[in-house]
Amino acid sequence: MELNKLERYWLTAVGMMLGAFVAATIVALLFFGIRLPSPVDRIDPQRLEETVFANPGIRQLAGNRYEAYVVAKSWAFEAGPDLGTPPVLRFPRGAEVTFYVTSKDVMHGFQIEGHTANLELVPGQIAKTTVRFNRSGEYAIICNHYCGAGHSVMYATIRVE
Ligand SMILES: [Cu+2]
Repeated sequence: MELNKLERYWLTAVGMMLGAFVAATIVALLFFGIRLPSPVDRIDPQRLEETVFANPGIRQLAGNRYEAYVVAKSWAFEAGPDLGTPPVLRFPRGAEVTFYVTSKDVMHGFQIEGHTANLELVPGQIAKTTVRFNRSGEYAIICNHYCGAGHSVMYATIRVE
């Protein structure tokens, strides 16, 4: 088969790009610990009061490990009455926090500024991600999935101190 110079050039360029994408995926997997989030469990979004999301909020496990239960709804994140509206979640520096998040109504997003946490919240599914907060500061949790009129005001705050 005869290939002209331009065809060879483009085939080489495409091959190198594919190689770079595969390499980036492998590096992300092995060195940055990036994984596709998978649903932890299924629940009935109409009956959250019968689940672990009945009392959302932060629970401290041993040492510097925490669990945070957050409910997304149109158009707010709920993390219990004592954390305010919109909620402010406080953790000490170095805390390792496992977030369990679900949606009460429609699809929402859960992205933590400056960290790799990025969950898609499907009603009826529990999404989970673990984040270590090594730097003090304030990080926004935003909904990054367009969910209606109040989407732009749907956020929460993480304060690492
Ligand atoms: Cu939204």
